[in-house]
Amino acid sequence: MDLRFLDFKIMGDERGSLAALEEYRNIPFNIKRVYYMFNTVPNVRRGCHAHKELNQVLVCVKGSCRILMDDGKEKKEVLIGSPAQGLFVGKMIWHEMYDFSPDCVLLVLASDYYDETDYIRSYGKFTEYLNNWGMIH
Ligand code: T46
Repeated sequence: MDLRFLDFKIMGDERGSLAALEEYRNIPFNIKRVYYMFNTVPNVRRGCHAHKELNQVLVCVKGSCRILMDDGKEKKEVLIGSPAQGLFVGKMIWHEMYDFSPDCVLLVLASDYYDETDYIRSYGKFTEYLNNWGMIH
């Protein structure tokens, strides 16, 4: 599994730093939703699901956290902690977020509106869906 990191240009001057995220420029999809998580309680695991169709980019705009990425064949763990970099989490990647620093603000850009029916929240269903996925796509 190739992890795809997106590098954002940081525009800065004596006042501080600024990064701009734009659909089809530095974000490889139509941005329909933006959400962010913060005040995450220590030692919790978030995510623990895959999406059937949704593509997302995760940006730690403050602090850091770890992400487990699993395509059903291979698992990779990454530490993200830079507002200048996004991690692309494509459809049908099982992902889990953990080890949130107390100040972590995790921003997510999503290619579609919130839709609970797009979630696969059981690992067994994920592998089952993956086995049939080749026939669907
Ligand atoms: C993902 C990872 C990276 C909404 O009502 N609208 C929304 O846009 C979202 C994202 C969530 N919700 C509700 C659904 C739940 O009642 O907020 C509650 C918490 O959501 P969830 O438990 O799915 O949160 P995480 O942190 O486990 O996962 C989230 C996203 O849901 C998910 O798509 O890929 O972050």
